[in-house]
Amino acid sequence: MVKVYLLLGSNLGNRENYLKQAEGCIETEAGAVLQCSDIYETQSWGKTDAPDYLNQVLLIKTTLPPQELLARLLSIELILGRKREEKWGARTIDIDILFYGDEIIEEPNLVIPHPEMHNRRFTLEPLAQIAPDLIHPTLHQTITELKNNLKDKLDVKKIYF
Ligand code: PH2
Ligand code: MG
Ligand code: MG
Repeated sequence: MVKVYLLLGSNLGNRENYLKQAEGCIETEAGAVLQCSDIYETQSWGKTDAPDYLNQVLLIKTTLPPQELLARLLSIELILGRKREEKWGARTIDIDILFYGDEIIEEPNLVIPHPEMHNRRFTLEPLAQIAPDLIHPTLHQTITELKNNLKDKLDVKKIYF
């Protein structure tokens, strides 16, 4: 059993509902959900004229190897209506693997830890809420330290429904 941190993101349609549906599909297709961060409303990073996102981090436990896990997450994205048209285009749901245990994976279609996570407030704020002391396996800093060193000043705020 491996512990895996996932980042969910939605900025199209009923964003909260897509996060909820994704959580349900992950539970049945990928592994038990052990912890969820709060949901954060975040300014779009990389494409600043795109609608705001809702982002959330989940901790799951899984028996699936990384490539099989990725395949299942991509199929959940498709089931929930994800269309890939342009880079960073608006999407119903995006499910990214942040950490797979403390493994380091560099394959053409899968890089873990997620290569941009330490530059993104929309990832580190929810991650720090549930895993403040987790150590990044290649940067050798805790999530709290990475968050405190962020240059990204885009807005990230916790929301309550
Ligand atoms: N995902 C991206 C690009 N930009 N910005 C925010 N706020 N949240 C995201 O999940 C996000 C993004 C690429 O997947
Ligand atoms: Mg992404
Ligand atoms: Mg993705």
